[in-house]
Amino acid sequence: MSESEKVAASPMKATVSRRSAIGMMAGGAAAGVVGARIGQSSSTSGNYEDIIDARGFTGNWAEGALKSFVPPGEFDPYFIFASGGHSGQMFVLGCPSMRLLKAIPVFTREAWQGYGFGSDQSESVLREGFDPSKSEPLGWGDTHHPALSETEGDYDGRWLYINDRANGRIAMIDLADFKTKQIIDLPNLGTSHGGCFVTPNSEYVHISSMTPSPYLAPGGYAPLSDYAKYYRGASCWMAIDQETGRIDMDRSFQIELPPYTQDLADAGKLSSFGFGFINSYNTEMAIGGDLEDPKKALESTAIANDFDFLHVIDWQKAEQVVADGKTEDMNGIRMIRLDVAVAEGVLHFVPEPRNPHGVDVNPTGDYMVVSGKLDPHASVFSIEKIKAAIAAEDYDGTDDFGVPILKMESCLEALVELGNGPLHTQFDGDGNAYTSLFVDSAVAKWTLGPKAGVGEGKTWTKVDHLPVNYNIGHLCSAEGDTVNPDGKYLIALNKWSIDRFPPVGTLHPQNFQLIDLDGDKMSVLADMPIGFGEPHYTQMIKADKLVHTLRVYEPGTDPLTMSKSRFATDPGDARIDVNGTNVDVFATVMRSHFTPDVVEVNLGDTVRFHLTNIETTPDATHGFAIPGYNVESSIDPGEVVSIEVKATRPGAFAMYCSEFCSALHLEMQGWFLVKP
Ligand code: K7E
Ligand code: CUA
Repeated sequence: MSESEKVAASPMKATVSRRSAIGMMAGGAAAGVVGARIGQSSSTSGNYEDIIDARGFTGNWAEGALKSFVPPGEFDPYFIFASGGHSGQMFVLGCPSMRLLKAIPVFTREAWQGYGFGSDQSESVLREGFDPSKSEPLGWGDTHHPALSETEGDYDGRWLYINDRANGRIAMIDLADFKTKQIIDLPNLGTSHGGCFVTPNSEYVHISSMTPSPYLAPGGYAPLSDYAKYYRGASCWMAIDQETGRIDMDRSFQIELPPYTQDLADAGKLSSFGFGFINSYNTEMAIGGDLEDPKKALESTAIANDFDFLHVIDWQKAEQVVADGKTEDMNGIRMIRLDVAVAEGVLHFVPEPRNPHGVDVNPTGDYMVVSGKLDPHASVFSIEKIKAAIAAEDYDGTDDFGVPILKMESCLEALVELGNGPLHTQFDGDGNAYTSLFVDSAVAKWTLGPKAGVGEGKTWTKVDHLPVNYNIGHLCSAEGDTVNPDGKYLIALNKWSIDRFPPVGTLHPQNFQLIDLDGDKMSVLADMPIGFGEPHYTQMIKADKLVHTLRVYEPGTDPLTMSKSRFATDPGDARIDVNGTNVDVFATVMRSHFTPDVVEVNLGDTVRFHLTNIETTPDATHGFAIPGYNVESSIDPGEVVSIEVKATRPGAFAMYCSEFCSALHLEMQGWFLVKP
């Protein structure tokens, strides 16, 4: 262990640690970027010890600052894509600086980007993204698990998918412009949790139900007394269009699952390519009802069994079953019914310690790590053993729905004692696993087995324990879900922050903690309060993989189709076409003018503004807002935005550019006149 690592492990040794931090600056790091930057500044005193003293830092915090610092104007080597929980958004941060780069609205309106405030493009994404039979347009979602697209098991920087845990939906975000392009409200899913994950070549993005729905019941309703008869889960394999990243419903399918609560899921890779894994709990099929009998409260009746079932799905077999036409249409999607899934060997169960949360496949695809939140162990299953058990029909009977249960001992590779409340596991490239311990508020580092490259005598052993602040849920290592993780950094997604930040009212921020994985001992480098959502999960991708990301659009682009908009207006072609009560305004937008800047219509007209930003300069974005009409849009360079306005209120409305774009930004305004 190096001097600085010892220091990081022991916050008490301030004197020693300060010296080590200075040593680091004078030595290794000083030769690198940080030192060079400090050297470049003409105003530095160079007296780091005084600065550290004056600011009251211990050495390990000085070291944390140096290790996470990214100089002004320089870029982070990693992007973090974080879900935003019930804010319905996603967030993009840089790592290791933990600077917030962007919010991406997904299921919720967002005014800065004009998402859901009048533009055709975002309105149509939101509008098509919910089942019209739902009584209200859905105004929010609960983003949980982001999934970056992959090629050969590695993130490829093309697309991003995210599930809506609340409403059983899935969204696609294009990493060309970081905008949401598609939302699908999945038939037969009330809620979702298992997913998203993508298969290793982005063949499918998977999402599965959480609480089962009565989709088998006539009319879609059945009382809870008919739970076992009519309620079912579903595992959805949504085919990805390889050109656009969009989900192609016609090539997608679902697999009927028993009415258990299906929890997290992960894709097989390499050794386990072709498989998907879903955890479950409440195989007791408890339905609650505490008024009738307090003992029926779900949280006690749903933990009665010692074991729940890891669902093992062979999606390549399922693909064949679908190709053979052995499906039924179930509310608009092809479904492999449960009896067919069993008969065709698509679905098997493996008993797992009760009420688990995460199932995570290691980078080589050999091991499935299941963490039972009520069990201090990680249960590690082996794909080799699972495949052998399936081939040998090594069953322990079936469940109530006829699904064959493989013998647990035939599939289990190891039990590793980690601590209290293990939830989720991530990996590095050296055969180590990192598991969040919710109850202990800690991260456990442990070694995997020989198939992950770990040598004899070192396998299946807990090697480090790092307290975090507080109540960690997910964690995320650099490129952690790929076949080739970087390790390097780990983000602890802490649910509570309690005393880590000054009081900002009664709702406290969540806390991302940046953890250094270099060296034998983990150490916390920095805190990042997340005061705008509850990120459940994140993925971290090398920034240089985002090769498809644009700085400006090609002139005249409709962001929804990423092709030339039929409403694109060239400079000099701006006009107003009136056709009865339909008014089409073909406008060009550039610093610091809307052409035309006066639009006069009659009360009751339908007015369509087609706004083309004819700028080619990066960042020369304009806004378009009509006060009193709830219209707000962001028109990026090269972009065409169409907005339909029903002229239902007479008056003179001072439309304006809402983005401070130039010295004459305040002059970038005009009139929307609605004559009575
Ligand atoms: Cu992935 Cu928060 Cu949806 Cu665990 S869940 S913490
Ligand atoms: Cu354009 Cu302000």
